[in-house]
Amino acid sequence: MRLKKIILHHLRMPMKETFKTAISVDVVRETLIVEAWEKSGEIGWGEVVADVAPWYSCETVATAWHIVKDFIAPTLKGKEVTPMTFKEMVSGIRGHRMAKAGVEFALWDIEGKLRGKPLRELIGGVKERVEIGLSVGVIGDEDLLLKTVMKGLEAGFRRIKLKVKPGWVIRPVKRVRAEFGNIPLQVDANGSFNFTEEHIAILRKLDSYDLLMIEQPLHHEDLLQHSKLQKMLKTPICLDESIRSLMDARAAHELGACKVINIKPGRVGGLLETLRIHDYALKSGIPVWIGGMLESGVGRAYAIAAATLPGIRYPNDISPSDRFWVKDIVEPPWRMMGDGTIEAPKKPGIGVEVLERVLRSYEVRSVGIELN
Ligand code: OSB
Ligand code: MG
Repeated sequence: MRLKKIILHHLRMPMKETFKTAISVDVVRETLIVEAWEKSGEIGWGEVVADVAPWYSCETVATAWHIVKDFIAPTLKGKEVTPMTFKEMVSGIRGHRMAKAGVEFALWDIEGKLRGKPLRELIGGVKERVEIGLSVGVIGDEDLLLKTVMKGLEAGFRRIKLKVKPGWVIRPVKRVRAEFGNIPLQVDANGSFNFTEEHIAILRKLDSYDLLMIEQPLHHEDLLQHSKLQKMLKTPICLDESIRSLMDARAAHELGACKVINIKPGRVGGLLETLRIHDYALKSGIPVWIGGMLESGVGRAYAIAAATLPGIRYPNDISPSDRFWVKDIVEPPWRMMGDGTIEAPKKPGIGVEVLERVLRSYEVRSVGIELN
């Protein structure tokens, strides 16, 4: 295919509920939507999963705007590209994986629409519906926490993940276990613990609560200390922020830094790298699952497609549209069934329509980049 234009839409979407982690608070989600026009007139949609601030990742909406406009788009000018060749074409641009993924996603959408195939089929997904877990923010109020978990379980979510940080970890886990018994439960620290005696003692305590996994306990750049910590714990460590590529996944596995990997297609640069990490994990016996970044309905399409892959062994953080959005930008919105699953669409490409009027209602700024 050949692109004739890319339009970037910077959106500001008010959230129905505030989402707090060890490192960030989101009340309004700013996001960058990529609209790519193929020469045939086919349109593909992508989303850059970076946030407005560099708390989770060093990338932001503004850095992605700059990188797509000034470096990624010019690289594609007048050239043939496919979702499989894109990564190599932009390999001269170091890092900026979220920005790259936003454009790569749109190429997959176009590819699917041109070939009449849903994303799931393009990437070799095998599941028709994907299992969903609930990610509960650092709420800080134990009663509210129990109420939130109860509502989540009633809605059908297949597991509960508690966001934790030093000072909010043992009590919430203890209360949830006491109240709800042996439910599938895990925690995510977003790198907020240090490899100190004090923090190691807390993490060792967690080890007795039969958690599915402890996600990203230590600094995102520290595979070595994760490997030391994993030897001290029987609970599997799952890495999120630390895994940016297949190379990271391989290093983490060979060092024994984790036993589970959370793949976010946006974080690792797109669906091609997602497939590479997934295939490596499957071969190496490492269970994987798909994480979320509070994406709009466009970004969720790619997470859902990835979650249909055969190596996915745990419920995924893919919130249905009505969790965070009064009105999502896609139709139909992503709905979770009472059994805690979302169905992967059968229509070509992302399989949902982008509601341009709704998209414009959230738009802060946009720019068109001609590629003729
Ligand atoms: O670490 O998994 C994370 C959201 C923003 C940043 C980091 C994380 C998350 C989530 C979101 O857990 C879950 C979702 O998008 O539904
Ligand atoms: Mg995480």
